[in-house]
Amino acid sequence: MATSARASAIGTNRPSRSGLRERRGGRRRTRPRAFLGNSNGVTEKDDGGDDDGGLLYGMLDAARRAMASVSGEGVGTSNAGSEGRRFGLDETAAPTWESLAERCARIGGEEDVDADVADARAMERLFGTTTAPRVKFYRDHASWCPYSQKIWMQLEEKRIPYTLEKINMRCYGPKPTSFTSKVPSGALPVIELDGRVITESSIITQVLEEEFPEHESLLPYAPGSPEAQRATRLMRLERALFSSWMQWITSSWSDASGQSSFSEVLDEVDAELGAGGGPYFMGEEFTLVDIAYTPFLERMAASVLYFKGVKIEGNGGRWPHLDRWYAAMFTRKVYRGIKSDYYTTAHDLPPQLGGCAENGDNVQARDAIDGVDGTSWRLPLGPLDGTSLEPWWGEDDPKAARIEAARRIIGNHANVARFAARGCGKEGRPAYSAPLSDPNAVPGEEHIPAVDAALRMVVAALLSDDAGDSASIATREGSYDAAATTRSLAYLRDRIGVPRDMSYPAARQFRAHLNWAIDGIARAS
Ligand SMILES: N[C@@H](CCC(=O)N[C@@H](CS)C(=O)NCC(=O)O)C(=O)O
Repeated sequence: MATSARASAIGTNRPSRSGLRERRGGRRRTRPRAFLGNSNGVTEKDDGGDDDGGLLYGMLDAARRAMASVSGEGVGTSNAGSEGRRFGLDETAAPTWESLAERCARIGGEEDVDADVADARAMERLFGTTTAPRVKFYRDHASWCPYSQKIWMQLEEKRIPYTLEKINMRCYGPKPTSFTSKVPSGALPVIELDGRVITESSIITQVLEEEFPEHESLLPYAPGSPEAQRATRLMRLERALFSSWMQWITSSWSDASGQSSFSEVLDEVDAELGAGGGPYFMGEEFTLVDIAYTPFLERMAASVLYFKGVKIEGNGGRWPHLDRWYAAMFTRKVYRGIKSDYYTTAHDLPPQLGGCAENGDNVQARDAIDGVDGTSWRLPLGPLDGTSLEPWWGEDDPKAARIEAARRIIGNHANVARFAARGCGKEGRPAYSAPLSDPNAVPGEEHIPAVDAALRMVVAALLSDDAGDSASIATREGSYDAAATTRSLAYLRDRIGVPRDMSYPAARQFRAHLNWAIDGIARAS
């Protein structure tokens, strides 16, 4: 039984396990923050970074594995063979940002913003109101905190206007004193309601239901009614599921019994979903019970597959009512903008949990999720659907996904290039306990023009229906440092976070196009 290197590395510098353990227990008005940004991140600090380590953190092993896997595939994460080599790009392969922006607008038109879809970049949500919101919501930068996710979903589903402040989680550095002076524990989520600070997600949930009676109730059952009793029972079952998952996912001991205990509780959950008529926990109605389950069923699907090789979502057999639930959740516009992807989740959990344990049955799934299996982050990408390793319950539109990724980069290209150039710069001091969380990293300034050119090459490819052969796009004649550039593109690739930076289909396209450029530069130089 293998224990992940990541888990043991983290174990030596164990961050608070409280992260998930809970100590036992019309048009939208948005002020979007740009790709890779957070409230004090790239868009404001101009250091290409963010306190949560930029895109993803916890990627160290993934990056190492990617590096190790390069030899057979020519994956550019390796510098092997390209150290000291140079490359160039011609104007057609890497047009100016202005012409890429024009091309993007021509192909993709105006960004179609659906006011009902939650947006991880929005710093305020007014839902058509014009008065100052009563609620200020504090959640983590990267949308990792499951308890914050519940409150986020509740606010969005109820359409309660709010402003947002993003606070880093502890394993990525100290919290701002402006926050800890209000919330000494530093724990998220928090709301300020009419200026009153309220902590603890269960209390916040209740307060939001009570204080906004004009908004549709998400638990519309009379106390003591059979429905209310069922809701309470289901909430308890959620905690039992959580405990059995925690037991299994964080331990390399008694893997088989951990799996069977977890699977049995999941059987019970599936049976309850069936007994209620579905697709939601309380039947046809979406309620707070679904909100309670969502963050953890989402994290379970990703982590159990990644660390244990067991597919929950899209299993197709043992948990059919759960699949119906996942599919129904996907139809909710709010959730579409909030849902993470397996890669992000698999790497954000270990630092929060103090490590997750692999069981050896997971290697194939893990490598596919990490994009080091030679196909999953490689062009050409087949469409996503309900049978994909990571099921996509809607229609995948690869062109729209490519345009989304291109838009995000074009809109913040200078900061993205600078952030990526950390890959060929210097590690930051102090370092933080989450692998690859490196807010103090120093970008390799002298290579930023090369990274910028390579990014323009990537965006041009994203905006084209046929990316072509990247080795014939990058040229041997040129002054850019190939190894520094490919390291930077790989650094960026491994830190694209969903939903923080873009949707899963867009992230998948961007990762694969980055690999395409890495390969081309490595082969041409
Ligand atoms: N019981 C709390 C648990 C909240 C919690 O554990 N929050 C974690 C993040 S998921 C936290 O803020 N940990 C401190 C940190 O990592 O900064 C609630 O439901 O609100």
